[in-house]
Amino acid sequence: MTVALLAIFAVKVTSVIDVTTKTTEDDIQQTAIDAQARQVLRQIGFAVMGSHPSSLDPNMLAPLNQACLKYQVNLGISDGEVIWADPEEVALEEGRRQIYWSDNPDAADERRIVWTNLVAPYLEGEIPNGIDDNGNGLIDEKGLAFSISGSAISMKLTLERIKDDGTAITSTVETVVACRNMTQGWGTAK
Ligand SMILES: [Ca+2]
Ligand SMILES: [Ca+2]
Repeated sequence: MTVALLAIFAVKVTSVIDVTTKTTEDDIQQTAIDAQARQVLRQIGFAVMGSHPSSLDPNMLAPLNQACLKYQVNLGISDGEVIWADPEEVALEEGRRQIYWSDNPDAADERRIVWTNLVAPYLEGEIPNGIDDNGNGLIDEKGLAFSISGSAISMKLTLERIKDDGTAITSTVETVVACRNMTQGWGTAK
């Protein structure tokens, strides 16, 4: 009798430890993916906030949105002329679930840097059906979604890590940044 009770007790203790360990692992993974999502969003924000609003391509009002954004940063004025940096792009490479930053996109000397490999196919709560499932004003938006209103660039991002048991750990972040280069009379990007 005592032996049987002890055995049951031991099984219960073991399963409690299993659950605790699993929860701790999940917490660690969640913290890690949350940190990466914030970091990538910050990188995108810093990249695009120096751009000129007229250089943004495409220039899309919600509910239209796009998983890539081309922009140009103006470096200043020399002899009355605006000096533009090379065109840059931040985009989702869908097949690879990557976000990359590109200097001189589509050019022979294009440089690309991958900022994350964990982008979800669609933003959290969204499925491709022509409807705004997650109620954020965008329809069928991808795991990276830009929409633009004037000089304000809205960006949303969902990262997703699929665990061994097939379930996913996700993190969704969003922010709005304003283009700083608003000086009157400056030329537009070529
Ligand atoms: Ca939506
Ligand atoms: Ca949808």
